[in-house]
Amino acid sequence: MMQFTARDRLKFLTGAAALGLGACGGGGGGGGGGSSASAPAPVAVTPTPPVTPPPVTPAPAGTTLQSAFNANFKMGTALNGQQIAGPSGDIARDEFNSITPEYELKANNIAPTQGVFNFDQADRVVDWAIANGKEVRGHALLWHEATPDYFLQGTPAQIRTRLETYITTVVDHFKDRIKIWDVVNEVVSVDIYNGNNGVGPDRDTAWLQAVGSGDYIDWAFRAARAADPDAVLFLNDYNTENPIKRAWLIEIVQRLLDRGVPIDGVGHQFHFQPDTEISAAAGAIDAVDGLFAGLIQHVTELDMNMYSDPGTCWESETGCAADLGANPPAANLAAQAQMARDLFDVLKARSSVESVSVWGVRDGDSWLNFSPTERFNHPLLFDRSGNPKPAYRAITDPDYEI
Ligand code: 9MR
Repeated sequence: MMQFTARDRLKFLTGAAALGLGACGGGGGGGGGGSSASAPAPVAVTPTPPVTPPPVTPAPAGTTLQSAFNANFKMGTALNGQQIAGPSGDIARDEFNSITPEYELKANNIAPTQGVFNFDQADRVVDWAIANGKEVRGHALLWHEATPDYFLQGTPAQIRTRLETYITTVVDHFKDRIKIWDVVNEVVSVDIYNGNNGVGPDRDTAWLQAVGSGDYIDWAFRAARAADPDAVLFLNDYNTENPIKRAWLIEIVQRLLDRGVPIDGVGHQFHFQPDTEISAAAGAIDAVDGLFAGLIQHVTELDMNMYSDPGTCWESETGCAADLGANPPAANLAAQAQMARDLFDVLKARSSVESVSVWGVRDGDSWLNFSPTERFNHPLLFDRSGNPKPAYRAITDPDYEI
């Protein structure tokens, strides 16, 4: 039952949203260390001297990311309010059909002070997206890194009431514009290498400590469903390509379903590094498909880091890979292009994947230029000037030779 309900709901809503657009008219700390918990083994940076990459020939006329994947899934990007009136906004308008406000919808932006809601920044980005005909992914109703301190004061019952009030108010405010929510973000344990140490699948965050259990996840989903019965509700996390973390994610999803908690989908952030195996990413999608037929899957924050850093870089900015500079070696761009092509081939073949978003438009927009350390990074599909990179060509043009 569930499988049809969730997917049908999204299909219906996608259509409904499209219809509604005309009527609407106008309208490190980030990342929880992103890849930090994966603590990848140090990988030597290829000692190739930087060379200017060959110019990328233009895509076939008329091809955009959204048109290339129109038959498969929405193509989305993170975008923030500073970017909408600039070159990244122009590219987002032309190339993508889904927008995730990069930070404006988080609790520390909407309600930094208890009882005071300010939607100005979020409305601006959301209205821009709607005016340009985009679907909007609401990110995120609950994230420990974006939770103001006051949220977690008092008893679990008081925390629950506060959370329910917050979610009800926010989901209701955007009800006509946002039909997809990352309800909880990064709640799965990250203790990947040391075993679980009795913590369980739930991540040891201030939420878990304040509430005393993972019940806050249930509260969040139930409040979101009550506020908008039509909204499609996701649990979103990173490193799902790691089998140990994935097992914990699955344990939590199973627990939610067993309790009748209304979850419709799983979001895989997919913050990749050069050594990420695409087969592992495929394994993440397939594991969810295999166990929870009917759950929708989204790729929510795709980027392809040019660096493989050791855990110490994420923890203390020591041992970080050397800066590749503003012009990365052509070999790195080619490897990234191959990774992108392999990934998109995997995603296209999986019907549960209904949306794929990159975490930023141009390389210069990415959080990875500052995290885990300040350095030129090149993790996205467009370069700093807004030109499509080899990775863009590799996924939009099957004849493009990497
Ligand atoms: O990219 C986002 C950055 O601009 C924000 O300052 C930060 C805090 O709000 O969040 C970043 O996005 C994160 C996302 O919300 C969750 N997964 C990891 C992303 C990178 O940190």
